[in-house]
Amino acid sequence: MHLTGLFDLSLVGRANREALQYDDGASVRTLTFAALDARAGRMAGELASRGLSRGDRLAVHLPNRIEFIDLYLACARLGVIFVPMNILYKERELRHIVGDAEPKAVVAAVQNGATYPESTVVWDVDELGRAAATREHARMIAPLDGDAPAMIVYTSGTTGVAKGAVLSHNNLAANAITLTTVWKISENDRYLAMLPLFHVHGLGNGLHSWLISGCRMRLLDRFDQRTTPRVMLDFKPTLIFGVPTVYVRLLDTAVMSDDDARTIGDAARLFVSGSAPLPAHVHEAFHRRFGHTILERYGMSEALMIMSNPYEGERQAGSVGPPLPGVSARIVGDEGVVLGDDQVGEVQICSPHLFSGYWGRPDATADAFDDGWFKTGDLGVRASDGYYALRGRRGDLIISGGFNIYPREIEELLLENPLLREAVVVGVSDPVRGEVPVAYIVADDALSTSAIEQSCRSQLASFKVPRAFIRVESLPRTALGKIQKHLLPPWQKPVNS
Ligand code: MLC
Repeated sequence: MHLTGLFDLSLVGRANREALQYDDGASVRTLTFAALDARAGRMAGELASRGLSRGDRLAVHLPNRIEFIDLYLACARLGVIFVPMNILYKERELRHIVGDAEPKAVVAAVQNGATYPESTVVWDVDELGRAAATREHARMIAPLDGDAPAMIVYTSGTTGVAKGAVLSHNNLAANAITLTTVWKISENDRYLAMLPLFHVHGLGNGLHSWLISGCRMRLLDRFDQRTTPRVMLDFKPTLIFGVPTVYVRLLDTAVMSDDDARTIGDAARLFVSGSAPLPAHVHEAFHRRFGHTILERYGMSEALMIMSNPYEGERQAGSVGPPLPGVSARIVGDEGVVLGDDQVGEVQICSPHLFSGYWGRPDATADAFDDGWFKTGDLGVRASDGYYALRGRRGDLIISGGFNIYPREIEELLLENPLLREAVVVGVSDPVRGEVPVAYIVADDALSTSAIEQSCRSQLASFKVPRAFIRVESLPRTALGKIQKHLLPPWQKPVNS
């Protein structure tokens, strides 16, 4: 199904209802679904006039703001494939995505000062918004079937090169219809959108569930521990999607008093956590302070949501629950044997939300599947009650604050420095962000670690910059030359950093 048909349940069917509150920099504004519909129609007209049509790609490098939503709705209408890019990415990271997806243009806030590869057509979001506002509202809806690509989401891989997971209209529709049903999301909800819209958590789950259910959404540019608690007290959300770092921050008594936590908890209906493991102690502390059992679920960019603890029924700490409706899962051992309960192996899935493949990468797509089952790369175990628990990754993925980091990408950058002979990046556990990256390097004495840190800062998203660069004489290796990460000297985070 064309996603527009689902969005119209609210954009047309609930036209006069309050849809969205957002801060335009001067004040908090409120839009109805009809107003949102008109904005999307005008933006679609503007994009079409700039030559965009079905199958073209449009890359968007924006923080959360109203134009992000206008652009997403407009692209869906025109059949233009939306390519969201992490706002924290620097030129090196952007160059690869732009080179791979070959978008007709990148929409960005030009005053943000990001640099894009030469030859990239960059449209300033403010200028684009002003141009769209002068157009007539026309409902231009390109005919397409549900298997048409709606979005390409870039996720790094063990190779260090980001691959674009192609998600169809059907993938996104099936995912959101499932979530609205199993999490009982309705037009009575008040959803606080504070996660970045450029990832599937905020976009695939948040934005779509809002548009399909017709609930009210408060859009924040980001979660900020200094300001978000105030918004929570004013807006009184019933529905909150967060990553574990958000819940750890909210538990900090310097961020929120016990009374405020209770007030927010009393108004809320459901707190969901995903994108990284939620520590059991956070689960328990949150229940004590907010009076809610966080519902933990499991998903990934390629598959959208995969498993979820139940809305009704036991939400187990340390578990991601059973597979969602329509999702089949199996646990596979090293020799490709399907394992029984209580045995740890790779989680493999089939699902109506599963992507069709990586953009322009038949080789990587073939590697990602086993006889039609998607190899998630996550290790997991199923208990006899049908609940799954995750037990780490097959690969080296580090998750920091809910953002994925592939060590190989950082190692490749480090090794571009001729004074550096060897480098390995590992994830070190961190009480707030879950994990942080730390680099171990074998380098000439002439190399200054502050210079190498500076080089990382200028070329990598901030969450990928190693928190420490530790010099070692050599990297511990097996007889076959494989680095033994567990034998590296431990790193202690300095106090107050
Ligand atoms: C983080 N930073 C941002 C930012 N988020 N900057 C601009 N916009 C944003 N949205 C940067 C800060 O500048 C800072 O950089 C560093 O990140 C840490 O920020 P902080 O202020 O200390 O924030 P903190 O309280 O730690 O919270 C971070 C966070 C952020 C929780 C707000 O990590 C976040 O939004 N994470 C969500 C990630 C997400 O949505 N993942 C979903 C992936 S989809 P510096 O330079 O000071 O270090 C997926 C599938 C699935 O995984 O299952 O969902």
